Amino acid sequence: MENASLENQARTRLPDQHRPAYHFLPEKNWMNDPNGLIQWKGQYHLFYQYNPNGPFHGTIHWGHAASQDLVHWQRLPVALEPTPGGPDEGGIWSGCAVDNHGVPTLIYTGMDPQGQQGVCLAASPDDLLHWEKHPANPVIPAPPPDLREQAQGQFRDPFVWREDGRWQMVIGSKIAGRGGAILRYRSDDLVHWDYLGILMAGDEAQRKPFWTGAMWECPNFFKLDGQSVLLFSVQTDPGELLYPVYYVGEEVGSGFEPSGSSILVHGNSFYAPQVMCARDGRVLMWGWLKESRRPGAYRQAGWAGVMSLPLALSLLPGGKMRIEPVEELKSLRREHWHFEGLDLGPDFAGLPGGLRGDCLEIEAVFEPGPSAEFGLGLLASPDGQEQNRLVYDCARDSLVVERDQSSLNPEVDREPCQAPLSLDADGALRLRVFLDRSVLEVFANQHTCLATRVYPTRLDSLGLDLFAIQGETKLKSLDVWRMESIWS
Ligand code: DQQ
Repeated sequence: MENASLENQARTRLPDQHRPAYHFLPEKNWMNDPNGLIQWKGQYHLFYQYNPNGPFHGTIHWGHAASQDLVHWQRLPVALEPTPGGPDEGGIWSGCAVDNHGVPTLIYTGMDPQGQQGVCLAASPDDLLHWEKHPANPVIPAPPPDLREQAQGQFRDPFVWREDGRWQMVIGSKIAGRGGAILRYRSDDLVHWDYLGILMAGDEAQRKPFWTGAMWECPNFFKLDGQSVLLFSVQTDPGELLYPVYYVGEEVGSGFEPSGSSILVHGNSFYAPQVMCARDGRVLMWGWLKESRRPGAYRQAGWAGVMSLPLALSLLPGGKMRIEPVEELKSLRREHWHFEGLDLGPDFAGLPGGLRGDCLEIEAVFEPGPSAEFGLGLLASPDGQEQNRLVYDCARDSLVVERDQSSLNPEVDREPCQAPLSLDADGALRLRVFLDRSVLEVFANQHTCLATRVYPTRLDSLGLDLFAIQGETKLKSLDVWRMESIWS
């Protein structure tokens, strides 16, 4: 145990205290969904929704970055831009990438000037830097005729994979008055597509176990440990972005029979994730971490939106999704602090040593007693005026990020973010927390994730501590690492 301050090491001299240091984001302007994840010639390629004209959603292009290690990224020139007079003049919205018999090919949503959404293709000669749009674009101009009226123009975010020697696609849509819908298509050449039917449709009136809104976007349909998983993001009418959800089940013919489901990431920030099946067999996923400050604040900052950490997915016995930050991120760990065997009860006076920092990874194992309530304080000013509290409440089976004191700025979202969470079978709570300035990603007991954004105003809001609210909890171990920036 060291009597240490992370403060000097933790803050590089960036003028912007909210800008993340080890999450990917463009140099400036707006970004949202991850798109077109693909491995090509030894590199991971990440495309993303990007507005080169400012920090607001508009004139959407595809930004592009590449990485050899999933951790450090090279920003590359914009990959796709709207073609004046073309079917994507209104924006290059979300989509995916495939290896079309040696030709890297992007399959994206073309938005025409009237807001009509269709499926478009672009291929690269080889380098993934130059892209040629297909002359037949849009290869699917609109939803199938029998759904056209009910889809109300909502038809986007194609996700394509190869199965049984043919191309398969799922795409997001809605059935007005009924709920969201995922449609399924098939093709031999990526250009001509047969509509196979609705893979799954929602019920807007149903609220339990969670609400699935009115429109489903950014679908992913993939195999995970022998099961089929359908994952998509839920939007309300008129257009509030809720959360990503997943269903685990069996593919039956061209249909899907789910047997379990859950919200993928809780909190109000993580949205529109996309997965890729990596060559080493891992299923990797990134999501967009939205801002929760006002547009005026991010316009002033000059940037909006961050990519989540790269996450690896697998299935736990019982069908829950295990979601873990990739191992490669451990290469960013620097100074390390370790504590063990502390009693968090009425006499607990806080961690010795005054730990401080805003770019941290934290691993903690707690053994709570009956009805215990306890937690971790983050980004706290020395007088406690600003602070975020990650609280676990055994009586309520609930993990919460309390943000009511997260910022002296009254204009940022300070609603609590909550996730239902029971303790592990052995009675332990295992937390992995990644704090990267305004980004907070929490992974609990390997399967419950919570992501949110926090915007302290004070430069000394850096304190990290543990606290007990009620009952007795044993801290089995706490490890804290300062995380290095990914940008040199
Ligand atoms: N964002 C894109 C859409 C997608 C939505 C537009 C989800 O293609 O449906 O930027 O964030």
